Amino acid sequence: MSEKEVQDQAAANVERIMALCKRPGRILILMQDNPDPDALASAAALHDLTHHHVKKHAVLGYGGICGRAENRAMIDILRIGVKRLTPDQIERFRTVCLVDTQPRSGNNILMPSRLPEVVVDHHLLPKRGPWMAEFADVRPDYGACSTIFYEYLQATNVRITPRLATALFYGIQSDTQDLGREANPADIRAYRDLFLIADKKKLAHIHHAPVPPEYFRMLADSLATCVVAGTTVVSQIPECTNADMIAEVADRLMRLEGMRAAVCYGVFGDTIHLSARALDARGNCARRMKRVVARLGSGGGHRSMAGGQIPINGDAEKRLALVQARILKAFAPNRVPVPLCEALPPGGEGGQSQQ
Ligand SMILES: [Mn+2]
Repeated sequence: MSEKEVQDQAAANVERIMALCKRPGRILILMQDNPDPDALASAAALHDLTHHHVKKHAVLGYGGICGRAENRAMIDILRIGVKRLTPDQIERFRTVCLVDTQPRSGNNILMPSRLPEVVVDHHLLPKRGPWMAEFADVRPDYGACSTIFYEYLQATNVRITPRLATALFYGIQSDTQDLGREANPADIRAYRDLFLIADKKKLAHIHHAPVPPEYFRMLADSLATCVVAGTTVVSQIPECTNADMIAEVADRLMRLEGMRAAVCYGVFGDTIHLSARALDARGNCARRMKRVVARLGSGGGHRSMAGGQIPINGDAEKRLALVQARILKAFAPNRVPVPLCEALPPGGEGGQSQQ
């Protein structure tokens, strides 16, 4: 498509979304549970679009917890007004717009019986069990949902404030790992244009957000449980107090030399959360993740990054053992797992201290 065609398509899409948002009643922009920067930026962009075009203030909602320090800093520093919601509160809204997530993906609080009005996303569509929406724009070839919203804003001449530009830039940056992961030419164009408008100081503050001691405790635990199987590294966070940490550890472990895939999992609440990363699209993360969660929970994503959720019904230890076995089978078939680092000697008298 030429640049003009992309613009026309984006403008037509915005027109259809706004026709739905214009109807009486409140608008909810719903993100995935534990929203990431791409979801937060997309929601902020759709908020500005509806305010500009139909003069309405939409509510930005999510289920779960926004735990990652960078994401919390993004919300505070860029003043993105988000609300934590329970599934029954969705009934209050006439128009529901899903961003960076889809119906029945298992990672948002929209009931399967509720048909959303708008879906804008960049994750792969399910092979089975198609969903319905009044309007949907799903582009799995895009590295970030923020890029789609950048096109919407551009095509309909909505002013992008430095705050929104910072959010969208950070959304693209984190979802594509600085354009190194599944970024297409549209992502590169948006990244370049948005960087000029973004507030670099605020961006730096978000990147270097302070973390609580709990962060290092979970990081240490994840390293203590870490195993390498062939070219896959797998770790568990036994006591996870922040679901976002699981994705963060998977990202971090991907830096281990020689690895082609990284998987991290842990129990948060009454659910096992999983995150998988691959060096490139050959990793087929979404497909492998689907095999791990089959008949137990839900999961999906992209070729080089995927997530999953498995509810614990009954014995958590048994379920975790099954999940670990399935991860190894799906991501490292016929490989023997070996510990990444030997367990640290217990502290106290026996420990040798070196200054
Ligand atoms: Mn995304």
